[in-house]
Amino acid sequence: MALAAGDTFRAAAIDQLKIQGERTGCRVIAQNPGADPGAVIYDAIDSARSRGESLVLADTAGRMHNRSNLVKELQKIDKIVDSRMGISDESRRGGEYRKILVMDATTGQNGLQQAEVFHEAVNLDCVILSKYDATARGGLVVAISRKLGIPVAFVGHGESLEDLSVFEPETYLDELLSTES
Ligand SMILES: Nc1nc2c(ncn2[C@@H]2O[C@H](COP(=O)(O)OP(=O)(O)OP(=O)(O)O)[C@@H](O)[C@H]2O)c(=O)[nH]1
Ligand SMILES: [Mg+2]
Repeated sequence: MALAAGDTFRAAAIDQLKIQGERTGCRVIAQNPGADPGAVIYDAIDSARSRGESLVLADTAGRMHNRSNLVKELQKIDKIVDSRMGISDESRRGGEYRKILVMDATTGQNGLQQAEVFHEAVNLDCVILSKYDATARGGLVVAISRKLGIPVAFVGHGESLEDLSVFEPETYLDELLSTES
């Protein structure tokens, strides 16, 4: 597995990803701060292919949903990955491509609105709810599934690597009902 440092906007993001790469034993593909994120991810896919690596996890910069130029940039990255993966061309189809939105659970309803904009722009596959430990807004999970029709795949409940868990709907419902009764 390889990590692609597609957040070239926040300079420290590249160094942070390199640290995560060391911690997890993943190769990190990075360019300099300010580089075109689409180009970084394009190169990462090609280099992973040539080395026979089966998974590329690409980080992208956090962005405001109401800044249309930033949302357009995300659409551009999406198109580049689509074409590199041969998504629209069956004969070149060489793998799967998943788009994951990492949402801060403490943003509440505004977060849902952000998710809607991103979903409309690039058609998300699933959501990771981070900082789930820091919020009592459990209803957001229901709102995401209802409004966007996409699953919550993982929840974050702390700052270390082990604090990311697969989202278990049954446990979640038990907890939600017991805290609200
Ligand atoms: N308590 C808690 N802290 C978290 C969780 N997930 C991330 N954090 C912390 O939140 C801070 C921001 O995390 P990042 O991963 O840099 O967030 P990001 O969304 O990538 O931010 P940008 O790249 O700036 O958009 C870090 O200090 C993380 O350790 C979580 O599930 N719970
Ligand atoms: Mg980030």
